[in-house]
This record gives sequence, C-alpha cells and structure tokens, in this order.
Amino acid sequence: MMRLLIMGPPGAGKGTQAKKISEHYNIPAISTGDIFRANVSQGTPLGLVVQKIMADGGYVGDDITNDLVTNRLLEDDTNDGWLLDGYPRTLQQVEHLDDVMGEHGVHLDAVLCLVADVDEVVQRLHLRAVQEGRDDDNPDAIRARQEKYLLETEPLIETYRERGLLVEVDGLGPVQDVTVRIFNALDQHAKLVGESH
Ligand code: B4P
Repeated sequence: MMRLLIMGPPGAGKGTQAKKISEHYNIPAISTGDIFRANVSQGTPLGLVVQKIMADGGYVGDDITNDLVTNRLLEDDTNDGWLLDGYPRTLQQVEHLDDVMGEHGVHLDAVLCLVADVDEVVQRLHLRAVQEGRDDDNPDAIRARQEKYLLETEPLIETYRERGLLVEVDGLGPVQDVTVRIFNALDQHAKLVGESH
C-alpha cells in the first residue's frame, strides 16, 4: 500500500518516472496533465475549457482540477494506493487533497520531489517540442510554466518538508539512474519512518 505524490518543475521527468513507480508498486499513476490532454484531444466539454489555458502554460482552475482528482480517487483501482503526478500544484489543491484523504481516513506515505535546474528542464522541453509537438512546449508557454511553477508550486515543497514527507531526488542523468535513485530514496524514507514509530 503506497500513496505518493511526485513533484518537480515542468520537464523534471515526473511523467517519465511516474510510469516506473506505478509498475514497481503496482499502483495507478494519475497524471492531471495526461487527463486534461486526453480531454483536449477527444474534444470533450472539459477539453474545450482547458485547451487554451494549457497551451498558454497556465494552470487549470482549482475547482475543476480538484473535482477531477476527487472523482478519480473514487475509482476501484485506487483502493490499494496511488501516485499523483502533477497534483497538487497550488495551496488550495494541497488543502483539498488533505480534506479528501481525511474523508477516506488515509494519509500520504511520501512526497517525491525531482530536483533539476531550469536550464536542463527547459532544454528537455524544447527537445520534446520537436519530438512530440505538444501544444504547451512552445517557447512562450515553456517560460510561463516555469514562472508559474516557481511562484505557485515550488513553495508547496516546504509544506511537505515540514510534515516530514519530502523525499528529494536528483533528476539529472539517464532515466534509469534516476529511477534507481527514486527506489533507494523511497526505501530509505520508509525505513526512517518505520524506525521512528
Ligand atoms: P503536466 O502534464 O504535468 O506537464 P509537465 O509539468 O510538463 O510534466 P511532464 O510530466 O509532462 O514532463 P516530464 O517532467 O515527465 O502538465 C501539463 C499542463 O496541465 C500544466 O501546464 C497545466 O496547464 C495543466 N495541469 C496539470 N496538472 C494541473 C494541476 N494540478 N493544476 C492546474 N493545472 C494543471 O518530462 C519532460 C521531458 O523530459 C520528456 O520529454 C521526457 O522524455 C524528458 N525526460 C524525462 N526524464 C529525463 C532524463 N532523466 N533525462 C533526459 N530527459 C528526460
């Protein structure tokens, strides 16, 4: 049973590593970004609302995002744990997640933060723009996303540090190396938590 968050700046490798963690612990990786993108590509009413916000590198509104996560966490595949990728991103989302977990009587095991400097992540996103052609990987949106992250999301890391949940991992280097670092750091964290109880 594992309930995890994965955080880090846009381009730090959250989505990439979330897949590996999901397979390793056999828990669903729930990416708000992926869910929004699927809605955009299917042209759903939600997709029509979020398309421009995402293309401009902004954040989708808290109410919409919180509702989406609340409903997703009611699905059966989340009974034995989950990994949230890219959520929460604002203080309001942190508070909402706290409320939802409180109602379910569950708690987080760890909050994984991938550390990567701006130059590296911006370079990765420019590369992805060429490879995948994502709407929000244009230079203006990449800049907007980084600024938004620094202003609204990075401060949340301290909140989780104060709660003793933060597990920071260096996100630079080959994908496989980062994955190994993540599993080692999570094992270490679980051991420390176990010892303190
Ligand atoms: P996300 O889908 O979360 O997009 P992201 O921050 O760019 O992260 P992503 O997971 O795609 O990138 P990754 O770091 O894995 O969000 C997209 C948009 O959705 C947001 O801007 C916002 O508009 C909206 N949204 C989502 N959640 C929201 C919320 N909670 N509230 C409000 N709005 C929300 O990977 C980046 C690239 O690096 C990839 O190409 C990957 O292949 C590469 N890479 C990964 N690891 C690497 C490594 N070790 N070395 C080299 N390259 C690597």
